Parts: sequence; C-alpha cells; structure tokens
Amino acid sequence: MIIDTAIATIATTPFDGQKPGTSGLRKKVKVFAQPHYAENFIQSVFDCVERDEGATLVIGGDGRYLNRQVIQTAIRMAAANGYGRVLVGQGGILSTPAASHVIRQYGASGGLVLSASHNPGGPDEDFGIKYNIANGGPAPESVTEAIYIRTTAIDSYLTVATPDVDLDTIGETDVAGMAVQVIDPVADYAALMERLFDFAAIRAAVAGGLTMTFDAMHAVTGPYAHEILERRLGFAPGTVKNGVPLEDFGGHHPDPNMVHAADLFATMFGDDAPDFGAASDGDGDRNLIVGRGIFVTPSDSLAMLAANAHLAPAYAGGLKGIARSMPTSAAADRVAAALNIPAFETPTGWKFFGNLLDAGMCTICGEESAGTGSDHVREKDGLWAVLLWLNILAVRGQSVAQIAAEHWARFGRNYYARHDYEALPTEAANALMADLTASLEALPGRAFGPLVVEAADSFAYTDPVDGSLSANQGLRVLFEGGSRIVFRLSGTGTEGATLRVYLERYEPESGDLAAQTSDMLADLIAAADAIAGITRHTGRSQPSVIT
Ligand code: VG1
Ligand code: CO
Repeated sequence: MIIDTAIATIATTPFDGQKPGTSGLRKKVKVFAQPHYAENFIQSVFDCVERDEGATLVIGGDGRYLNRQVIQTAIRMAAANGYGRVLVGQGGILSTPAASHVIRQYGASGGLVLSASHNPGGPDEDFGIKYNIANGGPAPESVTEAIYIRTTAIDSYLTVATPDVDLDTIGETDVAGMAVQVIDPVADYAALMERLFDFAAIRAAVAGGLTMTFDAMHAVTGPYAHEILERRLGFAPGTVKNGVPLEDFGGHHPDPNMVHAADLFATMFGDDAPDFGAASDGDGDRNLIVGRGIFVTPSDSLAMLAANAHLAPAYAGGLKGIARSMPTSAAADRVAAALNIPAFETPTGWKFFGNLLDAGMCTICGEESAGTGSDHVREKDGLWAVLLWLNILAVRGQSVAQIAAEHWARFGRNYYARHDYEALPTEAANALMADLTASLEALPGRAFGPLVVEAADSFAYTDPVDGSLSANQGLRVLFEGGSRIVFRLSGTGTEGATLRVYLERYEPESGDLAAQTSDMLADLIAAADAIAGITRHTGRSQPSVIT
C-alpha cells in the first residue's frame, strides 16, 4: 500500500466562542464534532505555543466519548506541523496529573489533555481540550488568550492523510515521518508516587487492618487506582469501585462530591464503613476525602495535608509555602502561619499556581473544588492526595476523625460550603453579578442579621513572579470576625451560567468545633441572598448542588 504522506492544507473558517475557560475549551460533543471545530482549535494551539522543530508532544485524555477520534486528528496534525514525536497513553488514556508528569519526565514541549474533567460525557454531553506547557502545567492566561485570538482569524490547518494509529498496543509507529509512541499511562506515574510516599508504611498499615474504598467513577483513575492501591499497596481486590473507564462514565457525572458520589457517602456513613473513603473525577485531578462517619471539606483537607506533609518522605524537609485559590477557606493560611512559611491566595484555576511552584515559592497548593497537589507535577492530583492521606494515617495510626478533631483543636475550624446554582439563564446570572458589583462600594458597615460587612471588593491578582494582572476573579464580601461570602460565575460549564456562592465562617479553637456546617452557615446563607438577590434574579430558592 502506498500512503501519501504529503502535508495537506485544509481551508477553514473561524468558529465563535473558542475561548478557553478556567481549564481549557469545553463544549458539548455536538459542538466539538462539527467538521473543522477541533482542528481549528488544535491548529491555533500549534500556531501559538513555544516549541522547536522536532519537539515532543504528549497527548492523552480521560477516555470520554470523542477521545480516540480527536487523538487521531491531533496526531495527524502534529505530524503536519513539524513535531518530531508524540507520546500518547495506551487506549488514549492519561490522567491530567499523569500527563503533567509525562511532559516533565520526557522533556516534551507541551501536551494536549482531552477532557472536560468533572462534566458528564457521551454523545449528548461534554468534551474538552486543554493545552499544558513544558513545565507540565496548564497554559497561563497569556497563552490561552493568544490561542483564542488565533481561533478568530484562522483560515487553514495542516494535516496528513495517514491511517489511524493503533492506540491499544504499546510501541512505536511512524506517522508521516513523526514517531508516535504509545506508552503505558500508569507506569511512570505509579513510580513517581512510590518515590514520594512511604509505601512500606502504608502496606504495613494495610496488613494491620487499614481498609479503604475508592470510587473511580468509571473515569480515568480506574487503572491507576487498581495498580497503586490494590496491586502495590495491598488493599483487597474490590477496594476500587467503578474502575473501568467508560465513554459516558456509566451515565453519571464524574464529579466527586456528596451528590454524585452518593454511594461512597452511604458506605462511609453506614455500618461497617472502612477506615477511609475517596473518589476522583473524570480526568483524575480531583479528590474527595471521607473518613468513617466524617466528610473532610477540600479546604480542610488542604490544611490537614499541609500540617502533616512532613510525615511523607517527599516533604520531610518541610514546605516552602502553601498556596490556595481565593474562594478556598483560609484554613491552610493558619497552617502556613504556624509553620512560619508564606501563604498565597490566587484566582480560581490551577494555572495560577504554576509560577509559584516553578519559582520554588510554594510546595503544596489547593482549591475548594476538591483539588490538591504539590510541586511533584504542575496539576492538581487526585491520587496524590489520597496517598498522602494514607501515608499520614499509616504513620499517625489514628482515624480521620481523630486527625480532624486534633487539627481543629489546634487551629480552629473554618466551617465551609459552596452553593452552586447551575444552568441559569446567562442574562440573569450576568445581571446578578453586575448589580452586586455596583453595590459593593456601599456594603461596608451594613448589617445582615448578626453579620456586619467589613469590606467588599472584586478580587484581582498580580502574579508575584511575572507581574501579570488578572482582574474580575470573583466578588468578595468580608464580615467582621472573619466570615465571608464569595460570588463568582463558573468558567467550566457548557450550559447557561453557573453561579457559585462560597460561604465561610471561622470558629476559633475555643469555639464550637463539632457543629453541623449548615447550622453554622445559616446566617451567611441568608446574607448571601439579601446581598446578591439570588432568588430575585434567578427564581431559585435553593442551590442545585451543595459541596
Ligand atoms: C472549577 C473549579 C476550579 C477548578 C476548575 C477545573 O472551575 O471551581 O477550582 O480549577 O473547575 O477543575 P469553575 O470556573 O467552574 O468554578 V477540573 O477538575 O474541572 O479541570
Ligand atoms: Co478534573
């Protein structure tokens, strides 16, 4: 068979709205499946990013519907655009943290991560493409903005007419002069985890009776969790639930929270619960932590992990600093103060941690949205958080509930919840934010029930490393005594708008540390509606999801 490997230039016209959000470009599959749609975006990436002729590109995804197809497209386009090598996960699979690690380990110029993360998958659901740069992290705003501008003017893309690559067989093939290497998606990542954590201590704890359950939600972490938790750490077969990645995640949202991981909650709050429960999201960068009879909020998890990280070999020498996204509770700041290390507050989205990590200014980062990670990669990392918890449990020999109680007794407790109002009409959500922005100036001094506003602003961030400014990153209402409400619109949805309302109340060491979160936040919930007119603007009296 003679294959024509000549580079073809295909004419195209721009699509509206190819602007990456908090984490890449996310759209309905029906949008992505239009002729030239993915091609336009990928070509715009290749046109804008830093890479040398013959550079290496990493490609992988979370296994959702369209994953294999877009991978084949991206491989052909990479060959036509002068890449020298593509590393692609077997079966098209690479979790987001594993992709970050592979980019760093093999000195790639970057990677395409095909995922819409926690959004549902399938022919009528969501797809996404994210570009990560050579440090392994999400492209910063300067790069995503350049990509977007390129999408608005694109008139052609480059490809080659080669047959599909066999993604299921490990090995190397040639695509129009470019090497395509299908790699084991788990091996390098699992080896990294073994270097970071005390696997021997965890194995000993497992042998001594430590039990857990892990819900992979039919998403990308299944193969990683089977290998690491069951095979390497010795947890019983069956510890990993829903461990086979499915194109539609079994019809569920692969979003590890109380709503979408309800089975895990039922197990952990039921009779005979194991010691530890966890789940991860579509692309494996999020984590949900539940102890027997206790949910650990992601903000608390970040603080507890930071306070105990020295118990794991990789962090035994101490932390350089702790960074959290602005809506994440201030619990981690108290740990940073106690450790006498800097605390950073960044806008929502992992891309803002990259500079701090590269500059060695912080070691551990986290977001309230179930994202935690460290300087081992440049993404948040679901299984990393699970393994650090296991390492801590193994060394301390205490339950999650005991560790949490001791933490709060030492640092006080930041009661915290996020209320999401999903699929709102975009105009209603924008009107709410516009009205609230206009009213911020007049809020200080006003009382809402027992709460008195101390300050209110729109959060802006100046990157301490490169000086870049990111404005309009959420509206903050800060109350006397340390409570606060944050309002922002989601940048990852594909349907209408999602309003996120973040509620936080600090209770000092001497206060009530064992109350119900909903009780402790009741005044703040009432204030949020009074301040922002949520019901008036949206017609909703209840959030769609509380996390
Ligand atoms: C959400 C979270 C944010 C997270 C982002 C990507 O963004 O709030 O903390 O970084 O998702 O996570 P938004 O703009 O919808 O609030 V992932 O796991 O979906 O890549
Ligand atoms: Co994710």
